[in-house]
Amino acid sequence: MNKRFTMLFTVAAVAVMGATLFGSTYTQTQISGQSLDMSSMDMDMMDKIRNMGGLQLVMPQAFAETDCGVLADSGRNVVEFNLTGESVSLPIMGGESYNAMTFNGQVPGPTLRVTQGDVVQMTLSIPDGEVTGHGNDMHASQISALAFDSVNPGESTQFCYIAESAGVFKYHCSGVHLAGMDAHVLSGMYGIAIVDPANGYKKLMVEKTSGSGELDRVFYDADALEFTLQFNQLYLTDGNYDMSKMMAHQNTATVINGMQFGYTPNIAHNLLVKGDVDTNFFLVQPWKGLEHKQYQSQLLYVENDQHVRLFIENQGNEPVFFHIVGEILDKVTQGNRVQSAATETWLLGGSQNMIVDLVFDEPGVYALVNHDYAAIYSGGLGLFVAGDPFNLNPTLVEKGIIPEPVASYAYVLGNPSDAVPPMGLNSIAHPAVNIHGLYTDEVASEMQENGFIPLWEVIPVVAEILTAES
Ligand SMILES: [Cu+2]
Repeated sequence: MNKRFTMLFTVAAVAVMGATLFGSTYTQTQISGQSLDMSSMDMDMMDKIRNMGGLQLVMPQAFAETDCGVLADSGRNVVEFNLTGESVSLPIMGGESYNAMTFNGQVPGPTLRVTQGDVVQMTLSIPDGEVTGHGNDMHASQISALAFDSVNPGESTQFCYIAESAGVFKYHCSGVHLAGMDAHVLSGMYGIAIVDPANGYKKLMVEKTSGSGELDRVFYDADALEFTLQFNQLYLTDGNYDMSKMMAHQNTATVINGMQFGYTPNIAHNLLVKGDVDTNFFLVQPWKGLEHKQYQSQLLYVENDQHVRLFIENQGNEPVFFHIVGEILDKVTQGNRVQSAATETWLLGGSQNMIVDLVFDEPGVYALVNHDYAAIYSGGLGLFVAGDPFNLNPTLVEKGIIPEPVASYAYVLGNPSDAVPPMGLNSIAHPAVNIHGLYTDEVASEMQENGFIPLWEVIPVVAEILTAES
């Protein structure tokens, strides 16, 4: 077998977070106050208040302990989260590029995954020469907003917090002393923290009627194949963020994990399904060519009858009506509480999240969308492929690409790295992970060195095998 091709059978190195649970309880030691001096305000009302004895506002500065030294000695598991704020140019659909702002040269920023009760030690560094300062507001923390103040180029800052609540939480740049926050976030400075429940996830129950029409309940183990989907918009004029378009809610693109239509077919799918790399098998395939490298579109592969868990965040400025065409969302969880079961669509406002658990019963292609037509047409659509809907197993086996039939195409092509979160308490490992995402070339080549599959190198090998005369 071709050497490069054997890479397909290596399970990608996905970092496994230690599941060390905490042993001690935290103490609330940092309640202090801030007084507001109103004596200098020259207003009649202020005079009256002063004559009454004055007015003092007391604002708690912190809900919980935030001192990294104290938390490091607390006996809890400490997870480091290192971010670098950097402005880079990244591609958009149509061969153009835009002036992006990123955490670590990628959009979205890296996904943090911890267990409820862990201590997060966040360090934000801004390189010398970066055009602007940046901050980081982590919604998983419950600390004073003062901690999120911006960091100047050439400097770094650190804060620590206990991830007390389970769920999905946005993090985002807080601008320069809060100014320009919209520009920084909507240019790419966002990501998520997944906080797994201390006792893990629960089983999934799916109600079905059996062949006789009787109601029965199918239970799936808590372990699931997991994906992250982050929705956002771009508001661009000549490749730059345009605040006036944001104020008018006139976005120029809808993105999922940073890209428009990033999870649509590429030329390998055209070849496998249509027998021809140039014959598209889906309506939109804007990133299908090998020259797109890490930006080449990739599909999301799942098995049938497999528990799938989606971590979804609305990072943007418009509502997300999350829907999967041809599927029902078997369970919707927010903040570790079940919100709905067997629902068709679930609404996420800005900066809101959910966990969707579901099972794809039948082989097929299923479109995930923001069920707002403007969002769909501007890029808010991707495809799940469940099982072997194109009956490719016989061909793949016959050509020697796989030794035996597989339950999903992930065993052959892998799943896109930007949709695969780090492993958590109840994660099923993806069979393979390929390099896909709004990454700089530096990030992509670092991933390649770490064993992720460069699909743009593998596809020609697959194509050669498939098209060779037998
Ligand atoms: Cu920023």
